Amino acid sequence: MEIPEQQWAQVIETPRRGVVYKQIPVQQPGPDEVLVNIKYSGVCHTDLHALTGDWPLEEKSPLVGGHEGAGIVVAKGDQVTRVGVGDHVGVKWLNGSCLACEFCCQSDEPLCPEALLSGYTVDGTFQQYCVAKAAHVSILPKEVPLDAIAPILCAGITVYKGLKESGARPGQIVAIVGAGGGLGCLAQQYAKAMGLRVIAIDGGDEKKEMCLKLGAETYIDFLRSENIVHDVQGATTDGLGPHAVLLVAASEAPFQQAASYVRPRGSIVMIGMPAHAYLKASIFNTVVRMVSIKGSYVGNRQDGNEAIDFFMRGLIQAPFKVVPLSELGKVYELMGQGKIAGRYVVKIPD
Ligand code: 8ID
Ligand code: ZN
Ligand code: ZN
Repeated sequence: MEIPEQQWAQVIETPRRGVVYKQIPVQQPGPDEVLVNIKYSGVCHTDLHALTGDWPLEEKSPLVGGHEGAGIVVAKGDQVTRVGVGDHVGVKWLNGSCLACEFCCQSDEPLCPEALLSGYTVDGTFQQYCVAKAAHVSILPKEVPLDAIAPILCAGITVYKGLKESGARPGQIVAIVGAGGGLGCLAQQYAKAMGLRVIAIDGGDEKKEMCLKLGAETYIDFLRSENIVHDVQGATTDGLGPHAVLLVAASEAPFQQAASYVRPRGSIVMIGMPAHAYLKASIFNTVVRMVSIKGSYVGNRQDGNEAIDFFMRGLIQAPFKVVPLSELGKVYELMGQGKIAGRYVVKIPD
């Protein structure tokens, strides 16, 4: 296959002015890297944070965003033996890490101080040809549809890891806050596949219908509820609240509410990262109810393999819509307004 010198990409330019659809040069892979011809990429709310620059983490500029990329290896560096040209792979948020620090050694590579982040500190998957470290790409079986698998590569892995971090066991109840969004939809599917019962919390009837279809036992509309704490606890048979809360919303308010409705001994897992937000919880109640509050950040390579395996076994069927890469700007607009039920996936031009 001939690799062109120029390619189509969505670029966040310097200074920022939205995304610009334009031609840019194709990069060459380094010795430990692969060049991936991206076919589809999911659009994560993190990409919108990168576009607005509202996180306290410096990003590359100009930048090609995107970190849920599924495609085909078209070139590789001399040191790469793990994957070959023609293999189907996924490019994730964690584009690369040093593989040698304390965190990498204990399979916490998202915590690596030298981690490279796709679509944030290095160019990502909203382009036809993306460079990634060979050690970190996810190998995808060839029968996997590249559009449906794309959202698994960040959203799926992240919520699967978060559910594991929650410590919730089969039969227990998890409240998913932001359940109608990209991460939330997948969280409901993974939770069900892991034997958990789901309370879905989000806003509007479109998301309600979708959540109930995905298997949530209860849907609570945060736009209509007059007392979220009361409603969430009331959705559990004994009124004591859910055993775990997975916070995947992109706004601060629900983070403050969770500690009031989680079950004693329960856990709150923060995954959403609303800009400029802080967490406030009553110390007294957290202590005497023995509540755990923690953060969870994407997943390691094995979490990725496991999340893909759930998908391969047909357990994960979250809704997604496909639009051409040229329409990425419209997706960001809808996302900013909270109007996306499920995930958008962009089709990268051939
Ligand atoms: O590794 C991580 N921790 C990680 C990985 C991937 C994404 C973190 N994230 C972060 C993103 O950066 C973003 O901050 O998770 C957040 C959610 O990402 P997403 O699922 O891609 O966003 P979305 O599709 O826009 O969904 C967000 C949902 O939250 C709902 C919205 O209605 C939407 O459906 N929501 C909001 I905003 N406020 C809510 C509230 N008060 C709420 N739902 C319930 N109650
Ligand atoms: Zn993401
Ligand atoms: Zn490291």
